[in-house]
Amino acid sequence: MRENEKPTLLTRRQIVASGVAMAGTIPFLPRAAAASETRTAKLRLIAGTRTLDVNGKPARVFGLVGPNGRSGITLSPGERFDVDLVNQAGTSTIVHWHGQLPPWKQDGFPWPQTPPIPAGDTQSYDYAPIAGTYWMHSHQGMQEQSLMTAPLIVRSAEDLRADRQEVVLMLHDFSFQTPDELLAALTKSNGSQSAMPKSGMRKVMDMDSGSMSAMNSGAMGAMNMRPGVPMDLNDVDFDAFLANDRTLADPEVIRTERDGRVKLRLINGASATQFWIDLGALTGTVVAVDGHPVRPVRGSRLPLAMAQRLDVLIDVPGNGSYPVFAQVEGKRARTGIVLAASGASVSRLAAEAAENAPPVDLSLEHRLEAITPLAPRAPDVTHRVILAGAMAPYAWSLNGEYWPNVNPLMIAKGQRVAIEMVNRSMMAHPMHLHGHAFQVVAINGTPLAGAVRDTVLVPPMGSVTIAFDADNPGRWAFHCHNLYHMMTGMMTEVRYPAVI
Ligand SMILES: [Cu+2]
Repeated sequence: MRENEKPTLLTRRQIVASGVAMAGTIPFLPRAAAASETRTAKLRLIAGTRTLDVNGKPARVFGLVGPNGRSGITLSPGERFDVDLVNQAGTSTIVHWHGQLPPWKQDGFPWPQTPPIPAGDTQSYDYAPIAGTYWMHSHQGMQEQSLMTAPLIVRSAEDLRADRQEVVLMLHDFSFQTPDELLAALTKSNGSQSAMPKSGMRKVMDMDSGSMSAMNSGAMGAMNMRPGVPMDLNDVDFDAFLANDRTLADPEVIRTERDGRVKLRLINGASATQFWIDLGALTGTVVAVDGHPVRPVRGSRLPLAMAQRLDVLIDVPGNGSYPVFAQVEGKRARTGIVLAASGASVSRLAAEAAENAPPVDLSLEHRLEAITPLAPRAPDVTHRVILAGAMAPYAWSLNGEYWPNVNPLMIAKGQRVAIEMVNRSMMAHPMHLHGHAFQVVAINGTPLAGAVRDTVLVPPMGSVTIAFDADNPGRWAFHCHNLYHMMTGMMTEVRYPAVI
């Protein structure tokens, strides 16, 4: 730590910190108290529409704009999620606070008891959030694909003390076609088993091609993946991949300090794309996944499944310029931002990497250990869920059921619940349970004291077991976070009443 940096730089870091609302309060510990004492009005979050420039072409998309005029919401330590969601989108919507643990009726899922918000209406929310890197997205139809998504950052007291520049990097996949058109292209092969989807809609990755993950040490062997077994990647052929709404043709440049210390909050908000985060010459330290702290893991290439988040500490040496890429699995396509010291020149970045990225895998998951694991306890109930489906006909199921025609997984308050997810398909599925943080307790049948998180990737022909404590009664969605898998059936319900 350089002695002369603290007094002045803390303030500047607060100013450059992505998404941090500046209310004129001093960004030290008193800020938490100040935020809760001085703010009387609820925060306003506007669900609306906007126009993006995507590689020179205008695109009309949705957006979620917070009280400071930026995408999403950043809360101070101790601040409640006390929000009016104002629907100016011109159509009904409902927004899910992904990974947060509110009472079920505030979860933002369209249950019969919590219908979507009509155009022009406002819905209020008020719950105690958990700290970390979270995000929000519409759970109405396929609005998520049209970028009804935003960061939800809940800062901790430790974040304030840490004196790091916070940078949020949110990833998306983008198409000039409508989500309905994309889904129709996938499902029109239905009923004709022999029909291959149109060119470009299906990618088969030969596992012999190997992994170029610098972190990957024998992880493929641990994944039940046999060399030569094909797997499906990238159902949809997207037109662009966005990092904070921009492509590498015009990337966001984050100005850092000389020898800057950055906390990068990565969010995969893409609807159907998994990425490898590529820090290039830099090495990062993963300190949290899906908002939940883990024992530090270092790496420069980090897999990020749909809906997952990573908090990565990066020390940026000298006064240079460093791209942070996110490369699409199975492709050369990539997006990203640039961390550049003040005055450093930023050279143009190629939109494609030199070689295809391997499939996103569990190489990082195997290495993760929660700082705060579940208390040791045997499960009271174990549900086994079979993940199945295929590209043609295009349909995906859980236990042979297709949403909304499902039988809920019934549990009881107070139980330790285990869910064993067995993937009998050739595609990886990022499975997300609403309203709970679970621990990854087994991968391919091998016990593991893994990360606590809210979304985990279940690899092709592999299995992952999660465990959680049933402490938040209600009706909870449990689904694959590939939007097109969810839309064609890959969702069920975990339900329990409030009484024991
Ligand atoms: Cu899936």
